Amino acid sequence: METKKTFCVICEATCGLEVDVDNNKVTDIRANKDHVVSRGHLCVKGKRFGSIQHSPDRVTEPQKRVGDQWHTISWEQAINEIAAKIKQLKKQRGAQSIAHFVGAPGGANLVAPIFRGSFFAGLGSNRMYGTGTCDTMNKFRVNGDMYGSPMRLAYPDVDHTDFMMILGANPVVSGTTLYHLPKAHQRLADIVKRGGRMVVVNPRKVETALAGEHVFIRPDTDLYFLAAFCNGVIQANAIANDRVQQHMKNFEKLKAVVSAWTAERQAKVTGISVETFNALLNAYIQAPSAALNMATGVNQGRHGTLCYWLLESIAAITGNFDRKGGNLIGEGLIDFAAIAKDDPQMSLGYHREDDLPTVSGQQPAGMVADDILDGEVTAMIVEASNPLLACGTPNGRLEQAMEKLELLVCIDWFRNETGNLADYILPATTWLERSGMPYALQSFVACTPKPYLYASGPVLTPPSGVRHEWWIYTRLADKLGQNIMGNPMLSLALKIAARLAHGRFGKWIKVPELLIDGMLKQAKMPNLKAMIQDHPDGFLLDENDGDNFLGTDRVLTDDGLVDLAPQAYIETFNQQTESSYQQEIANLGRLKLIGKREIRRMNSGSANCEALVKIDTNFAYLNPDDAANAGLDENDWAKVNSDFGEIHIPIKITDEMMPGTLAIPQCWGHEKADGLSHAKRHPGVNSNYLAGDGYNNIEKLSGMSHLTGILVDIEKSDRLASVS
Ligand SMILES: Nc1nc2c(c(=O)[nH]1)N[C@H]1C(S)=C(S)[C@@H](COP(=O)(O)OP(=O)(O)OC[C@H]3O[C@@H](n4cnc5c(=O)[nH]c(N)nc54)[C@H](O)[C@@H]3O)O[C@H]1N2
Ligand SMILES: Nc1nc2c(c(=O)[nH]1)N[C@H]1C(S)=C(S)[C@@H](COP(=O)(O)OP(=O)(O)OC[C@H]3O[C@@H](n4cnc5c(=O)[nH]c(N)nc54)[C@H](O)[C@@H]3O)O[C@H]1N2
Ligand code: SF4
Ligand SMILES: [Mo]
Repeated sequence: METKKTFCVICEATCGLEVDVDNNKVTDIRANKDHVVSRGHLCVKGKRFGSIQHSPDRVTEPQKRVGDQWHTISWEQAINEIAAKIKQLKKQRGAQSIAHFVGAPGGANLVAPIFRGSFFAGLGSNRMYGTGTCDTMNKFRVNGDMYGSPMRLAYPDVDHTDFMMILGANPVVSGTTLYHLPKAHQRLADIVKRGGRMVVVNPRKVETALAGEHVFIRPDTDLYFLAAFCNGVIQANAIANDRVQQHMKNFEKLKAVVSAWTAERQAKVTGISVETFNALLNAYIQAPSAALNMATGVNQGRHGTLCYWLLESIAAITGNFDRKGGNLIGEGLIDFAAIAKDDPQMSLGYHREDDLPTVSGQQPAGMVADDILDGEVTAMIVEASNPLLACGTPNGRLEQAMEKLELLVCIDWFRNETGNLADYILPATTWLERSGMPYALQSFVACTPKPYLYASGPVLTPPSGVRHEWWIYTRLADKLGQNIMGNPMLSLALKIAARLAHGRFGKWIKVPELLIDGMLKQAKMPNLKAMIQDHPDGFLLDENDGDNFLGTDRVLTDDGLVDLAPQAYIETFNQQTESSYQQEIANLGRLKLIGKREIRRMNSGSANCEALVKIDTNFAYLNPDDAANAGLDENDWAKVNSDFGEIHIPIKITDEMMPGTLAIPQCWGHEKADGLSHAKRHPGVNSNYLAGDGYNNIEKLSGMSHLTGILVDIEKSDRLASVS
């Protein structure tokens, strides 16, 4: 038995781990108490990952579907056939008809994205979809417009702030997104211990609220709250005038556009009383330092881009941006933001002939079904994703579309629901089988209150039939006769390496390790071997004290000024806000649907884990008043309808829920999961049948799918299945 140190990549908390390994099998996973940031933190998903790692359902050799039958085939056959089909479709339909779709774990993998991006660039297709437009593309859009690069991403300085307000996130369960905060509960509770305040604004009284205070907000009304908040700080003259004049532009436009929004007006739709609103506003203004944060619960609404713009603007004009204890821009080891600014793949583009944008190269996930049904997309490679459950799919429309693809390849550990429709499953390595570093955003862009460096080698040897993603893309490029990684010499070297990687010379082929070494060298840091040997618990880097962004060449806009009012936002705000506010008022009596992340589930990816999933189904959570209005009792099933679909689901009644709100944990619904035996026995219900897709259900500034705040009606269902 051997104990190895590594880190968990299941969520962005990237906790340090100690893994006991016996005969290439995980026998125990514990928290690494000495990890420089996570310091002994771990959740049940990390603890029990062994049961996913060693699941009997794991795909360990390439699979090909012929009719309803799955056959094990060799890698040679898989690569040959897939490359031949891609070649044929490229000739017949053009390279753009070959799309790819990347899920959340794709972003946790340091090396795969580089090869994936390069493979599709070589193919000539920039049709990249992903769950980025389900969680966060609005932020990248705003970063580009306000600070000059999508990767100029601010994070809340949790460990130093005196006041923190969190909208639409539940970091204690989710592990946060786009910044690094393991031990979230303790670090948020510490704000209160220091004499500060921590306020969670959320339609559900979430776990994170236990670390501080909680305020209910009606789903998808954050825009009116933030507009009034922005107006409030301006009216109170809580403005850092010097900073605004020297380092920002268009303050007057911002001031004008929010001027109609008052505590009273927002109260009508948000449910946040004038008194509570004013108390929050005053607390924010009076705090010596204050940090704001919003995440998926707001991003997935109808106005995610406008909300993030206002949130960042509030921080900027009050002097809380680029100030210790406020919202900071990390000084990364490599200036990814500067690189991204000049990368054509990262620049703002357009989806098709419509006005939907592609942000950071991502096509709107909500257009996949349309793009397939319109014949624009005929082939798709899905890497680390399960779009059938993750995306809005009115009454299952996405499944019907994906069935029409001429080629569907899933690179995954399992045959998930999307994989079930695929022509090929290509089995990939797990994070315990590869060398890695935590998400690029924390490792290199330093989106973290505690900057640190960590790197580790593989803990396990992969089964002989699985492959790293870099290998898969390089072999496909080789077969297609296209370059990988641009440079012809490097491309040739990589192709040779891939050809040899699983033969006699395999143990000498260390492509990911060389790449990680290259990144570390560029960052002037020790190489991977030295990191593993000398720094098994990672090491801390200099903390960010703020006052290092405004007025420096790190502001990447053309004139070096932060833009407080990008023209497209002013226009969209003026066009939409008043009419959507009127719609809110008209719909006040109706229920709105939100999602709910649970500690034992990671999207759909942990659904098949026997050690985690002990219940048969998800539930719809609602307030006692709403249950009574619909005539529902505990243990009843509800029929839930939206404009897009209908589901039947058992309910749970709880005053955690704001009246008028229904929460359903997303990414369930495994009744067709033939490749996931445990998930199939515990299927639950896919709430995204109730979400829309297509042009009208996409936020036009960022391509984000509208997945929260969906209007629904409920009544008692006649289904009375027994559930545990
Ligand atoms: N355990 C677990 N952890 C995860 C995941 C998981 O599935 N399970 N998924 C991972 C992924 S992919 C991501 S992107 C991150 C996301 O990380 P978070 O952004 O923290 O995601 P959630 O926990 O869903 O928190 C969103 C919150 O928004 C609230 N909300 C919903 N609608 C609104 C609204 O209109 N306004 C406001 N103010 N609040 C609203 C919801 O009640 C919910 O508490 O989590 C990651 N971590
Ligand atoms: N209603 C509603 N819908 C939502 C959300 C919501 O809040 N509400 N959240 C949205 C968000 S934020 C997201 S990110 C999506 C989540 O959707 P996805 O990003 O598609 O995540 P999963 O459903 O977990 O699917 C991940 C797949 O990747 C595989 N996998 C895991 N690690 C690796 C790896 O290293 N390599 C490879 N090749 N495969 C791997 C897993 O086996 C699994 O099959 O759902 C979105 N859908
Ligand atoms: S909190 Fe996230 S990173 Fe930490 S063990 Fe759990 S899933 Fe892994
Ligand atoms: Mo996500």
